[in-house]
Amino acid sequence: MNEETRIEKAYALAREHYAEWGVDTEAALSALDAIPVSLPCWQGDDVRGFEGAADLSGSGLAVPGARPGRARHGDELRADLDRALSLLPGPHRVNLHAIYAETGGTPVERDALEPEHFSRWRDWAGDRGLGLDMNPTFFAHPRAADGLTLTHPDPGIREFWIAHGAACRRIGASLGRAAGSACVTNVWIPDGFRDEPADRGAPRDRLRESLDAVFAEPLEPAENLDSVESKLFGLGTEGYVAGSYDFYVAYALSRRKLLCLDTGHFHPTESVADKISALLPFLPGLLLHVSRGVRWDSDHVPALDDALLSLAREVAAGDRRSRIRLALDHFEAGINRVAAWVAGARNLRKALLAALLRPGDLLRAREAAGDATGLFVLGEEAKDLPRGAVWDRYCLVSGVPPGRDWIEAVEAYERDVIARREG
Ligand code: RNT
Ligand code: ZN
Repeated sequence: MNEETRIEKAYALAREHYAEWGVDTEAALSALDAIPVSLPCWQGDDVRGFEGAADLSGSGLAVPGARPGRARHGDELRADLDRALSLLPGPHRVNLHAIYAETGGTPVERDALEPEHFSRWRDWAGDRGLGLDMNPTFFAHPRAADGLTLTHPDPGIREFWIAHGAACRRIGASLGRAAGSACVTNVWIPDGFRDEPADRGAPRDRLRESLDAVFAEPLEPAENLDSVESKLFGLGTEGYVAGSYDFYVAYALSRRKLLCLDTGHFHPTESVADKISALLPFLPGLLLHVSRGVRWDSDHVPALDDALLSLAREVAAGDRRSRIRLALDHFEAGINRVAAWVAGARNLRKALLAALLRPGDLLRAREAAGDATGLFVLGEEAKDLPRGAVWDRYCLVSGVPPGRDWIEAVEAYERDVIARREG
């Protein structure tokens, strides 16, 4: 039996099996096909960007691993993204950072960046029907060498970073206009201290004022959506982080911004999935930075683990989907970088599929009847339903390799393209 016939047969059986549980696999697949996932461009070059001198010290970030062949410029990075996208079912966006500006060899300061510096990204994405998202880069810069940006005690340095944030919002709006789909411009800053600060309040007061200045210009929400991202701690900011979770929950609530929850920025035992239903009713929306935090903010590629499955379940529930933006945020140089994109994005989409295939009506009915036994037993048995057969069929009709077949494409690309980049 050839692979296609096997997949079609397995799917026909799976479809019947799910129907017995009250689940319509066709409806699940069309819902899945309407959920975009934003791919982090920075996975392709270890967060180096195109300014030439990117140095992550002071940023609290680190990219472990030293696999050869990272993308060195926009054309290579876009080629690598194209390869990854060819192996991914479903709609995607690409998440940019200010350091990925293409300025034609002339250095342009970050506070002077313009939409034109992203025109190559804009055109490339337009040709492929990809939405774009944006991030100001508040690190890897001489004016962030001490790890402080929007909270800096020096007003001149704060002004510089405020202008940078404002420039990135305008770039975001222009990218969103061109794509016909709002760009999420996400603010994350590294600011904090390694030891206990003498004053916990002053940096947060400055951060609040700086953010208000960054966001001062009104922009069309259909073109640009602002979001703010918290962090628990980073390398070198173990003692205090100005942009903590509490700070940004309060900020986003009071300023009507999207809140970004990065799954690596919480204590490992804390459930980010559980935060969604608590926050979403009060906020204009959420941005999720999906990564796998292993012991700390490790930025590992997401695995199809329980944390991801429960996160996806909360995203997929009810009418929440339209107010939650999904982005991956991993940077991994210890495995093939294209494989990292593909595995991460496929795992997130598999988790979403699992959520959409869950017999929710049946479980809710048991719960409503006070039947804790039925709820538990059926919820456990439902885990064995043949979702892999539905996934393979989805890949088949999406024109991408089902199952494990994609690893060969990545290996061939590494051999034929990436390996030739050295020297
Ligand atoms: C850092 C934040 C932030 C970055 C990207 C590169 O801890 O997660 O989102 O990962 O901006
Ligand atoms: Zn993040």
